[in-house]
Amino acid sequence: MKKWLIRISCLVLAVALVACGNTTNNSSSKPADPHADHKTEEKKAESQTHVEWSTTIHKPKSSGEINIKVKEHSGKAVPEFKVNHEKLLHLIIVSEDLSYFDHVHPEYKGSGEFTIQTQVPKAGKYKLIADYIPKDGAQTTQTYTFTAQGDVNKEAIQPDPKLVKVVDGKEISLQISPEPQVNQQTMLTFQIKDATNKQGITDLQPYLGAVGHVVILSEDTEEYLHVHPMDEKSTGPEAKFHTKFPKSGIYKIWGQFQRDGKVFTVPFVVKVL
Ligand SMILES: [Cu+2]
Repeated sequence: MKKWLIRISCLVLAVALVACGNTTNNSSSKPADPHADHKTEEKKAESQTHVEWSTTIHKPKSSGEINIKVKEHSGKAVPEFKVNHEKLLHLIIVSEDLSYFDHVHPEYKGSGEFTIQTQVPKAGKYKLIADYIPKDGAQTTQTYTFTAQGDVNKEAIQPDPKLVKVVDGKEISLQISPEPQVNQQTMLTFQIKDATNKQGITDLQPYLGAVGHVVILSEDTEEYLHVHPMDEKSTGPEAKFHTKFPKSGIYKIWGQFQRDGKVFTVPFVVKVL
């Protein structure tokens, strides 16, 4: 858990230093030798903020609250946050096997406190990832794990043989070029068509101020990449995202787009060599 937190802080700090404020923003930046930097990054992370988490979600399919209190290390609440992609705080909720994904925006109650009412579909462990920027600080990612009680039924995660999916009447294909390799820049291109007539969709709406958002997690949930599009103003049928995978293995990629006022999420599983 701690190792995971440190890695995440490291990733996020790297982004804050390298890409903050750019329209082309890629959270995957990481130093060439990650171990060399972990200690210093950890120190920087310690000088920032932390989160006190609590949840009343204890079992599946039963609504409860997730509470997030952002504090300085002195214990003082962090009162103000920068708006980042239209929100003060982004929260990703994933099951340990990555079969369940949600991206939500808890309500800000003031005094550094955010809350949301939600539920999870099945028993097992869930990882929460909060993404925020304190008014006088850098982009920060904090994580927490909780368990929904019951018989755990984990789904195996397998790379998709074909990167084409149909979601809500849209056919979405993903092209990754060049083939994803550790620490190599690659481009994710999503092509979005009408699943019925196969026409490219050109009226995507901005979602959180951009054509789409992509969240990527490694199979072990240790590597979290939040990637923003190359051309935020695109309305389809193509949406391109630059990224870099920090280690080899299986990753799950969720692309999120909006049309007709509705957000749709398309998942892909890929293997990085
Ligand atoms: Cu968000």
